[in-house]
Amino acid sequence: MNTADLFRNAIHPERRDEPLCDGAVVLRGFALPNETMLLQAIDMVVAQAPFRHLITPGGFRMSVGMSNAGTLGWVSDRRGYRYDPIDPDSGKYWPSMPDIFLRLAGSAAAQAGYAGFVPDACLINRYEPGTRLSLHQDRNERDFDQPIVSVSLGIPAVFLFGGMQRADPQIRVPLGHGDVVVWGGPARLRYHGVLPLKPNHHDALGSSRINLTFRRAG
Ligand code: MD3
Ligand code: FE
Repeated sequence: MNTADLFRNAIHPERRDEPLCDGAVVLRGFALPNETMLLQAIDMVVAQAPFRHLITPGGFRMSVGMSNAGTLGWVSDRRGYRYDPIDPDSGKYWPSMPDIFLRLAGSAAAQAGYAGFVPDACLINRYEPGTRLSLHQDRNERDFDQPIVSVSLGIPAVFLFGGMQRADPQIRVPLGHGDVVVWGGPARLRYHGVLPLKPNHHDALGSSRINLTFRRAG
């Protein structure tokens, strides 16, 4: 371990790096030092672009509430999934990416070996008990060589991490408040999802889980 890691671990003993597979690593507690600023920035974004339940191309209402920050936002409707610079609910650009979002995503990616990550899209997912995200691949982005950084806040969730085929076996990864996961390289197109959340309480976020997903979409 190098000197920087020694000091970081002395200051934040809850910090640990856990490789999941080739290309994916869990950075336990990585977001904790920025918790207050992150929660304030989320409030700023969702005041301008409130959480909404998008409709899938198949006509189902997603149980996850969604918003976006950045020059591109992920949206779904009967026409399909896509990235759009405009929030369809307001007709305005999505709120700009808060600086703390950019810095956290960049430093997490660098820690995982992806230097120079500059996301242009942050999808903000809000889960309540019972909310789930069914197994899918993230393939609406232009360049699959760019990693994805996800930040978990609030009540815990169990993340399902599968293989390159929908039917491949999955591992279950518990994710809690402050955990950051970086997915890149050979892990980038793996199937993944989130099991229905169990009722729980978090002091800062009540009965919710919020996940920030940072992508270079355009
Ligand atoms: C693994 N969100 O919005 S991001 C999503 O907890 C999404 O809200 C999850 O999956 C959530 O699309 C977690 C985790 C994630 C994102 C992209 C991946 C995992 C990934 C790409 C490849 C493999
Ligand atoms: Fe996904």
